[in-house]
Amino acid sequence: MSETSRPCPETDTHCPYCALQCGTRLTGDHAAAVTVEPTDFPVNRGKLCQKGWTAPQVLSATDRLLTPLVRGRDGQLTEASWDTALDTVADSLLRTRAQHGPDALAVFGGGGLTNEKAYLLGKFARLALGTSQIDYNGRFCMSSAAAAGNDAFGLDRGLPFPVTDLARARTVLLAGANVAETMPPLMQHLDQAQLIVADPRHSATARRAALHLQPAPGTDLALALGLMHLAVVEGLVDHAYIERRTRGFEAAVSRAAGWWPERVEAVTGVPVSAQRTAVHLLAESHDSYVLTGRGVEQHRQGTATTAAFINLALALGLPGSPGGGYGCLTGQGNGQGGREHGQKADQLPGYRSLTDPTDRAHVAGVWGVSPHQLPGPGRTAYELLDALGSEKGPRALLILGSNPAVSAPHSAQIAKRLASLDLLVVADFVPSETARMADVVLPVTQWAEEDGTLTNLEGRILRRRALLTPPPLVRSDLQILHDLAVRLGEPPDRYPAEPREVFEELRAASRGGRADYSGISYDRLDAGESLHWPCPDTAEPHPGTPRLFLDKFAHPDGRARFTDTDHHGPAENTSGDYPVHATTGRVLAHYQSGAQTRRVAELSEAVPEAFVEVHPDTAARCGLADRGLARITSARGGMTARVRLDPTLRPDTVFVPFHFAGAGRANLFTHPALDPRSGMPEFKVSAVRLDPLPE
Ligand SMILES: Nc1nc2c(c(=O)[nH]1)N[C@H]1C(S)=C(S)[C@@H](COP(=O)(O)OP(=O)(O)OC[C@H]3O[C@@H](n4cnc5c(=O)[nH]c(N)nc54)[C@H](O)[C@@H]3O)O[C@H]1N2
Ligand SMILES: Nc1nc2c(c(=O)[nH]1)N[C@H]1C(S)=C(S)[C@@H](COP(=O)(O)OP(=O)(O)OC[C@H]3O[C@@H](n4cnc5c(=O)[nH]c(N)nc54)[C@H](O)[C@@H]3O)O[C@H]1N2
Ligand code: SF4
Ligand SMILES: [Mo]
Repeated sequence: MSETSRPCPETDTHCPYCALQCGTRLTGDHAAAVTVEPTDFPVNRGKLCQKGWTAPQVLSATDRLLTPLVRGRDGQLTEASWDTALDTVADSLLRTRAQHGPDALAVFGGGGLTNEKAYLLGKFARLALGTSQIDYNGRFCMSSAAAAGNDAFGLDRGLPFPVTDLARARTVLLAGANVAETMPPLMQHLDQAQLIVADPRHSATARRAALHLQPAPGTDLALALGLMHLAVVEGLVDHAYIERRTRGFEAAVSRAAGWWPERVEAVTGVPVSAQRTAVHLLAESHDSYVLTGRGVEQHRQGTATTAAFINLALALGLPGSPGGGYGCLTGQGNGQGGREHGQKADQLPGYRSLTDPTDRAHVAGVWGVSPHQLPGPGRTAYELLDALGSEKGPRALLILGSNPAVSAPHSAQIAKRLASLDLLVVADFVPSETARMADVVLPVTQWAEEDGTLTNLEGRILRRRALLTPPPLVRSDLQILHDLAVRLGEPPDRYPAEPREVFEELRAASRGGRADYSGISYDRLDAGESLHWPCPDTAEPHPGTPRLFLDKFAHPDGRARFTDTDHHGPAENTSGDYPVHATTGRVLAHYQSGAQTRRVAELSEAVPEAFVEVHPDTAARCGLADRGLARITSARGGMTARVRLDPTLRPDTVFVPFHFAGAGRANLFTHPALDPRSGMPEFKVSAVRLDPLPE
């Protein structure tokens, strides 16, 4: 066959970005030529968002990392061979460990990493480094909903039902989720439903809602308690369900009794009539869903707030009913799988616990070590980052799949911490803001150049498939972990670099665990089977579990738990010096810290710089002009953004996306107050002042 007639390589895979994991078909024989089209995969049914359509452009980003970099004596990052780079890292890790002990070494992972990477990273930290100091960016993302889900249902799986079930819903409450921008193809499944949206902004999603509730940031817990209160007094609760399937209703109800509608209106700003309409819409049938997003979860009381929305859903008899339920909209590409296989501070693969002796024994058995060799739980993400370089904190850090110099709260402080390390190693495919601070930068493969699995927001395991051969001097994350482990004196076969081999080990490690993958194989996935965990390894191939909780919840007695929670408000209230609430979040065109999407021309043209949405009255009070620059300052520090007037916003609130770097970092002002249960920072509310800035 001649060169020209050879068919162009093509593969079916999934978008590299969010947890919806839209199905895509890639075509092309080199990075700059790759084109993408949506497949008829159930979650996206032939649709993609703007980020998905343009994702291939990052493959040929002009500043893509194509060779290892090591910081020289002159302070500059310079190209180095892999041997030099890996030897530098291993020598430094060994030296630090000999001087300061294993907990002086730390690892920070990401919810975008495949299951195989997340699994091997956890194993690498606990065995090759011997450290307890590992956590990941999912702590900033899913942790409050995960904690609330575990408490209420005995199990945490974002959606305990397939996304396509939503298409039959009568009513859907989206609490703090802007799906129209953060998972646009999901909106097609909500077309038939009456939407209730709770968001301080009249977001793109709120514009499609039958009812928009506009609470002040950080007051959702009061709102949820108030809705529960109304459900009780208006006779809308499902007593038979509560009796049969739950515990703890009485305590939750007596708490909600203190949240009568007028009090809720005074605290949240949501009118009594809107509260009442919301409860009645939800209670019209059992075909209703309560879904939470980061807007209600990223708070000091994020776990309690999520629990209060779950209470409401339980009172109405929704979770585990065939046509309704509660779910949390998982965020990152592998936000679900990334929180199951051991990169979390307190966790072992299969959603096992690092403090449970049986769990430790099982995983140690699979790894061929004694349970005593496994360290205990370490610090949660923000605590870990904030301890770096301190007297008792880690002195060397390896980061895979996160850009905390932009995305961590109080980021000026975190950047200082990163700079104080003896060794910072970043594996990435672009020179992110964090990579540029590193002592050693390791260039890695991208999604279209690698194989693996991810678990989407429905707990469904998906295959990522390689279309392209990676650039010659780029290695996979798995290969890097293997190479480093060997240099640290570990047996080479303990860290397989082949994804399929890692998955086989992950299956064994997860066997019998809460997130049981033991019945899933690459062969089954490649044959097109749709498999949601738990999927145990049974004599007849197990069909997986698309719908959880239909008969019973995962607590030993099979019942769900109401949680007794009360509203205490955000860590920081507005004051004379800082009179306005600032909240943060996302826009359609950018992804997370923007490391990837700011490198795509079409996306950076769509939203080129940081902006702040301000109500015209607030702007007038602060002397701000539309399209002018503003300084947004909190007690922690300030950032610069371009003003966008928005008359639909609450006058006491401004909104800033967190996708931008440098002086445009929203996280220069955010508050690092943490939820005591989950370790989630309070990204969604700070008290700020707004001042005009000259161009
Ligand atoms: N375009 C895009 N899509 C993404 C991502 C991205 O970066 N860009 N990231 C992915 C990831 S990792 C995640 S976690 C998801 C997040 O998805 P979402 O949770 O939908 O995203 P956010 O924009 O963080 O927050 C949602 C909404 O919460 C509102 N909000 C802010 N404060 C409050 C509050 O106190 N109460 C209430 N009720 N609402 C509030 C904001 O105004 C915002 O409209 O998106 C995923 N999809
Ligand atoms: N103010 C504010 N801050 C927030 C939030 C908010 O709403 N407001 N949201 C929080 C949330 S929900 C999240 S999820 C975090 C996310 O914030 P980050 O953790 O910073 O996430 P990303 O920007 O996706 O960074 C991922 C980095 O890893 C690289 N990368 C991607 N895939 C891989 C891989 O497979 N291997 C390796 N080695 N590298 C890879 C990318 O190029 C990028 O540089 O931000 C949090 N920060
Ligand atoms: S919705 Fe998420 S998975 Fe789908 S194309 Fe957009 S970013 Fe990709
Ligand atoms: Mo996230």
